[in-house]
Amino acid sequence: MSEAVEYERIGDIAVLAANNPPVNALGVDVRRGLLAGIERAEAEGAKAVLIYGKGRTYFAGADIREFGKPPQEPWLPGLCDRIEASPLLVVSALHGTALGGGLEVALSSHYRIAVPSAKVGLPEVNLGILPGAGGTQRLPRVAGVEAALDMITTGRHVRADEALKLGVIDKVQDGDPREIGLAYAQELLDSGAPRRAVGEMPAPDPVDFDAVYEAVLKKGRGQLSPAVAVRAVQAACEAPSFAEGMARERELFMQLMESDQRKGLIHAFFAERAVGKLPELKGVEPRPVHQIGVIGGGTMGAGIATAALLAGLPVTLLEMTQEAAHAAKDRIAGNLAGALKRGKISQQQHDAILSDQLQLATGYDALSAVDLVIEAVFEDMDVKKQVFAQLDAVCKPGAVLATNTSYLDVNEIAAATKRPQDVIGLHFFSPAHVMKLLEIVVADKTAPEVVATGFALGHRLKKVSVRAGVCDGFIGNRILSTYRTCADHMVLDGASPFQIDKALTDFGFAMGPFAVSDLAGLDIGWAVRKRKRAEGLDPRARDSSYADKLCEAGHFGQKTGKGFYVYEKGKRGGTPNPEVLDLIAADRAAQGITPRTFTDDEIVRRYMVSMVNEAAKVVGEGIARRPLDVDVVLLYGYGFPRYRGGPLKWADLQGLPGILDDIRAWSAEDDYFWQPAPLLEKLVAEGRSFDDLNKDAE
Ligand code: T1G
Repeated sequence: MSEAVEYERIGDIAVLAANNPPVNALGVDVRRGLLAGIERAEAEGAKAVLIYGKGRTYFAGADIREFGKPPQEPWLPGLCDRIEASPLLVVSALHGTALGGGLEVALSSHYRIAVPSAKVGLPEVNLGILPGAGGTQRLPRVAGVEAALDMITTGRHVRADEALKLGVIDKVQDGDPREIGLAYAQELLDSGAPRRAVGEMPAPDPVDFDAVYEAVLKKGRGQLSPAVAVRAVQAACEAPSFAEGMARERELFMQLMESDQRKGLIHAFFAERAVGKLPELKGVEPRPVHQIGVIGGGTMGAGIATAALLAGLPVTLLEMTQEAAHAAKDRIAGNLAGALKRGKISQQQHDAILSDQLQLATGYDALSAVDLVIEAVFEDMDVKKQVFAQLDAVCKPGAVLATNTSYLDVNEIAAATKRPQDVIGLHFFSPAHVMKLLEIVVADKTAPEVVATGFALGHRLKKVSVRAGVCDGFIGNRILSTYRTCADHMVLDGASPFQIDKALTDFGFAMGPFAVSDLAGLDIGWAVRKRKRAEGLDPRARDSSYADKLCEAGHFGQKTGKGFYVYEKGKRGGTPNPEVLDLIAADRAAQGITPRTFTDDEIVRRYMVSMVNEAAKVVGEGIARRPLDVDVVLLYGYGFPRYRGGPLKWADLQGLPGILDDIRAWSAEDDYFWQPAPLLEKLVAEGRSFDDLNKDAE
């Protein structure tokens, strides 16, 4: 087996080359190799040491897979101190992404050179921790406190040119990292450059750390790591010595390492990478997609077309009339203007997309050559069946026929064609060119290579794609329907929509369920409730009328200026609409309900437990392949707080037995809504967790 760190002598320079694909994570073998390399260079009388990474990048950080396991020596902080203390001139040559512990090793070197495309960063807060190998002590010394606080509390990646300006690196030069590193080391030796230990530099000037702490804590919406990292940087300014600053950093790092937030964020990191790894896709080749068609140029169709255009795909957008087609193009132009403003595309790309890449059409024949079509027409089964019958007649053999439906039965849509094996659901979330989640809905007859094609398209559109089976609402909307109903029940029983929203934003959601309904449009929920009543509601199901009354009065939320909240032009957010409380009181009276009080804790517990219970049904029925698939859907499509890892990670951390006990206790008051998921009962009986199920699937 090749060594994790390869040693080589080039004249007076000892070269330590990391060789730990895919990202040169600083696992124990790499750490041991670096320590041995430094010691060997010193013993052999070298004058300088060059550290760089083979393959795609310099060290991308500590090995996250080691977290939660007993740490093995040498530990990274000590290794960094040892590198810095070397009497030799230590140079790091950076390429790819020098992140976390990787940048910390570079900062413990005496000089740093990078290729222009290199990026550096300390993204530990995104994993629920903080730079724990001297980053909070060394970065402020080279870049100043303000820049260090910005990089550390945001975790953002900094390009080489900015890093040079900040003093994080000393030189930017194009070329092979090993070659430019050797040349730079030799140049330093020839010029008699001194060792330059960052840890021996003076402590940086302080700022108002309490004010920064409060501001960062507020921005974190419950996530602690960025704010705790501020206190570590404060130690760089205030600790009596560098060593005491390091000790303070270590103390705060260990506190965060033990936190549930670290467990949640690490789970999210690996889950979002695991969702695309499905055994059923192993060795399955996707069909090539060089051009696509989109049918329907409304908000969703225009958003989907925009996402494909931004990914460089030629798009033919089909509408029923020229006027509608041009209205769709205007929507796309509006989306692109946003991308241009955000620097996602250049003016030239913007213009080329609208002049060449996008083609408008009003006849199905225009789709005869496309490799894949995405239908985004009105959410009506008859309309969709007609569209798919036409596509079946016009599209070339092997073309993938996808529907963007958010809940309709994809099997029924596929049956409207003679090629059900080519039909799949690609459920985008609005706005489709911004939201990263894509549910890939696999119908009974969908061919494996069509599923693989869906995932390949999702990857190309930079989506996080999750496989879903066919049911009403697939994964996300089915679970949403349940926890939204739970919120309605709590309103009927005494809680106010405003208390519920606040309790859930305090829990970490970006918005509460009632504010979300106002944003999406109350008419959508109204239509769903009417559809379900028309299909025949189970007599045991609780129903409510207060939201219908709002809609009957024409209040659909933000788009009409009033819903659960009242919205004033130009003002962000809304204020509670007092009329709602009267409608709720009338609804309770009509149902003979005597309202009771709810604590915020009970609101969160019921809301979350209903979400977990439905999620367990979704996994148990095979609609979602694994618990982590549900977590990723809720994280990327429903504003679930990332530091909690997703509903099923949260459930594991809470303890499944207690969750099941609550469901059984509440089923005494409503045994229709609170029916324990069989999978949850099974896991509790076996003493297992949702994470155990994730591991079973590996
Ligand atoms: N440890 C272990 N595995 C890692 C890893 C890491 N740090 N980073 C990536 N991988 C795996 C990843 O799971 C995937 O595996 C493969 O590499 C390719 O990754 C003391 C304690 C580097 C920008 O937070 O941001 O240092 O799925 O698909 O899109 O202060 O990976 O192929 O099996 O993401 O090109 C700090 C995390 C750690 C960087 C590349 N470092 N990684 O993105 O590829 S904490 C980070 C990333 C720390 C110290 C503390 C990205 C990337 P698989 P990928 P990519």
